[in-house]
Amino acid sequence: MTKLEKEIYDQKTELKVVFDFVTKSSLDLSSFLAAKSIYFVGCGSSYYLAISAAKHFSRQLAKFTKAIPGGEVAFHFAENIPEKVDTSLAVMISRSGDSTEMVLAAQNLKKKGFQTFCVTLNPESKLLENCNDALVLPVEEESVVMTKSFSSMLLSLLIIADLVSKTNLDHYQSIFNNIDYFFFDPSYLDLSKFKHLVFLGSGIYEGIARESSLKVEEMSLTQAEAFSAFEYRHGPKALVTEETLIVIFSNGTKEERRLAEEVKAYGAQVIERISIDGFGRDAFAHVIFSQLMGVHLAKLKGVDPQKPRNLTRVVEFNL
Ligand code: F1P
Repeated sequence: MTKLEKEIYDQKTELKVVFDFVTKSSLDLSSFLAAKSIYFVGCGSSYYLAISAAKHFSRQLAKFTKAIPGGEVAFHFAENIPEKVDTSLAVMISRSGDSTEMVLAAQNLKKKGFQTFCVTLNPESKLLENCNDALVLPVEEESVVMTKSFSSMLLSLLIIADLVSKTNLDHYQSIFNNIDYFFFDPSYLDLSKFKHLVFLGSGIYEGIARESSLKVEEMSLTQAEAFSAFEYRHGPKALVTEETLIVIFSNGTKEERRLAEEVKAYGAQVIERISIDGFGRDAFAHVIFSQLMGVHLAKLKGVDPQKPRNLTRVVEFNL
């Protein structure tokens, strides 16, 4: 088993460790309570988990939330964030804590007087130095491609939203009890027959669809697309043929089923990964399917998923 595969399978036990760590840490969550608006900022995979986290906070706390790429906050601040008029919080998400845009974004937010809360794996990062509060997770990940860091950081943020909204955390227990459901092995699929890969998800699963296409692209150097599920009907479906594989992360609603039927009728093969938690708290675990799919596709193509072309573990920008 390669290091990357080990990091994927570590999630079977480590996600529960992360759950215990976050629920037992005495985190100061007062800034989440005080904030009227909460921004979630990240780059790449960390941005995609920001999308899912923002949606859970919006529902749980009934506050305005928005996920923003780090580069937007670093270089286009005013187009994304209005001048501070009330208490606003920015949650800064970064595995390395050293992505250039994230450090610049945190410096901009600090100058403007925003409260910042950092979620990272790196206790010595530049990002941490520029944030007011932090959650540093006890997770080690060496690979270039993010796998367990994605699920761990997303899980932590979902838990924080539930802690702040005083929601019962029992939901997570049933997700951990059913963790094997998320390690669904895609190797039964003859992926070689598909020329077009699409991931769809709405609500909290939008971020999972976006991360899924990134995983497949990085690991197997295969182009893949992702959309907020119902957006797919507004144009992109024109590309569907019998060589299209569509993965839908779904709540199993009648609208989502109808969408699946529609794209099947155009010739696509559809895999529906149905929620086992009515509120999408299992989003953090759903991404495992796509991580396994990335590895599987890489093997089929003879590509090393541990060495994505042109990508480094920390993405820095020499300015
Ligand atoms: C995230 C990121 C990933 C990318 C690669 C390197 O940075 O750029 O999107 O896939 O794994 O890291 P961060 O979370 O460290 O800021």
